[in-house]
Amino acid sequence: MDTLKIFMAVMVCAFASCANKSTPPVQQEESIAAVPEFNADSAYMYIENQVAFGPRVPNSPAHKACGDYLISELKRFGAEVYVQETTLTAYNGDRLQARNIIASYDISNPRRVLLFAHWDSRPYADNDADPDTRRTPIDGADDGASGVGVLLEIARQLNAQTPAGIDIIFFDAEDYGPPSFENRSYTPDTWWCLGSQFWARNPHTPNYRAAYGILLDMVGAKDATFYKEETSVKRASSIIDKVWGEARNLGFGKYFLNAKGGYITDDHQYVIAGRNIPCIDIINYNNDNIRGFGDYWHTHDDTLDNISRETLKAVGQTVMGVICKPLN
Ligand code: AHN
Ligand code: ZN
Repeated sequence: MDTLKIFMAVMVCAFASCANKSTPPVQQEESIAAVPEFNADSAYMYIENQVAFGPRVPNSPAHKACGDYLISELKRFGAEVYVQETTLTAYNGDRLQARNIIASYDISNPRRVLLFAHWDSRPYADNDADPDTRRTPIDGADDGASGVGVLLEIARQLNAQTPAGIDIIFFDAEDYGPPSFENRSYTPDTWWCLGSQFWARNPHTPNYRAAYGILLDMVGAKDATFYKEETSVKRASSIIDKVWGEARNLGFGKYFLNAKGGYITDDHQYVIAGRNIPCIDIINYNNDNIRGFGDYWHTHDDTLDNISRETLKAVGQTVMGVICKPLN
């Protein structure tokens, strides 16, 4: 009799797993509002527009023009826009005319969510195979423009209806760190993420708080793989679970891998440390590459050709789903 019960139970399980070939959905909370449809063509166009200015290297005319474009787009999408202008000092003493661009929705709502990306692009292609091309700036279609493109499309959707108090920040001067052909002693705080470090010390509203934050960095490459970055897991494990669970439920598990990635110096580190906001970094990570990122990373291959609407959709729809869930 007991044997029969066990046999029946095994058969039920076998049938259930057969009927649902993919991994079972993750238990997630109900959305608080209808989740808007993220338009990947629109996000792609925002990336195209940024790349068309040329490399967005601080102090360049393209950087100035692209910053103006981002501000005008965010205003067009109904956001309250603050521009934080400052001069930042780079690792080599260069003085960078920098702007952090901040767009807020439902400003009177004390319960806030922060979405961010860097909008500057790298002055060097220091990972290029050809030494002759390493000193020229890159397009940064993925490294820079992709996160901004996804967030502009989210902003466009929030204009119609925002599910929460949402702040979108485009940080400047993230990628002005020393090129690998200069051998510098390792001082990452003076190299990367200068805009977010400035904002963390001088938030656009006093004592700025958010329930959580999500950084999008290199979220557009074809066949991107997002691993669970180490600090994100340590400091915001429930947000990692929310985002990876949502991605899996939406069928994007081939991008959002259920695997741990290494520690990454990126803007989220400074938002976590400086503002005590739990943040995660969604970043295209590649365990097989010695540098930890895609082969195109910090090379002249970081172009529009490498950008995939399918990847943009996976990231954009996932983030959209997450911000439509209740805060807890
Ligand atoms: C470093 O590997 C030092 N930083 C990764 C963060 C980054 C650079 N994101 C884009 N470019
Ligand atoms: Zn970079």
